Amino acid sequence: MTEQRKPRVVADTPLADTVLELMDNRVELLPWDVALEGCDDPVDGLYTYGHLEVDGSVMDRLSGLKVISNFGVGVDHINVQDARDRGIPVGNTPNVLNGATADMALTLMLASGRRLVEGDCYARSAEFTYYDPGYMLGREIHSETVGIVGMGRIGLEVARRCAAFNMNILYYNRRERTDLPPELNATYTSFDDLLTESDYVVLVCPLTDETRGLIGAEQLSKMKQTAILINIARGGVVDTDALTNALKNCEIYHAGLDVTEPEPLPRGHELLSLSNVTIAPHLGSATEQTRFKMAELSVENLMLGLAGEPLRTTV
Ligand code: 8YV
Repeated sequence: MTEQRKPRVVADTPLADTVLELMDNRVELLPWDVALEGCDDPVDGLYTYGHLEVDGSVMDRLSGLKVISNFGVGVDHINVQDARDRGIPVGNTPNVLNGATADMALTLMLASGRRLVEGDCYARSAEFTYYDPGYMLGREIHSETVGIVGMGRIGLEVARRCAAFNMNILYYNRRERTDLPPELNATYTSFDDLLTESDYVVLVCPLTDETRGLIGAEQLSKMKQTAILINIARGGVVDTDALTNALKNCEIYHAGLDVTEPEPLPRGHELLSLSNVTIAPHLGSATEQTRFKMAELSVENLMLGLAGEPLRTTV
């Protein structure tokens, strides 16, 4: 009897050990070059761990492709329509990362408002020779107004946390949500009203054709001079040059960014030289617990797709 071959899966390695352990040698892993150059033998699956671009041309180079499984909820790097046209299911990892990503929004709000990174640098420096009650005054978080752009699953978790800080919650979404917990007291506003009234503008929307460059010079000019912009969505939602200018000219108070466009920013980029911006290297879901759950779900989706079964979570 001939031994059945293992499913062949192209992945953008290096994969985390957890992912490899969960795959448990059940697949033959092929390098990303195969996605770029194609190969004569069939490829059964594509596992996207980072954010490398996958479009129809990649899919067409992988003959026999049955499934694309993405480690992460955002799939702006995958052309989902191309996959749909080819009947290839695309799995992602929603829900399991809502809490961690919302925690990151609050982390950036607190760090930005209270100037934590600047304070940390100062506390470590030789300049810190005496305590001065007048230095490094920041902006309050509690009781302030937050404007959440994108009231999806993560947006809702951000709202819950802001409610615990007794914040006044505004949100902008493609449509008003009638199912929000009433205790959040969240008010649906126009995008313009959200920009002008919020002390914290928090971007939690997916990157799509509609949201690319959503925050540009005009939108930044509508924000309060004391306002803080938080981006835990995708860098492309914000026009990087416009943000750099606004921060340089103190048109807004601070920006807290978990994501940038490009990512990473080139060394020497002007944004990196400004003290009124706090930047994290895309850590939204980066906790041991959440990344484990993402690994479990994305590997499960991969294996289900390879077996021709419906995925647990699809885009
Ligand atoms: C992931 C993310 O860690 O899920 C997403 O959309 O942005 C991150 O939380 C990332 O996609 C994995 O590369």
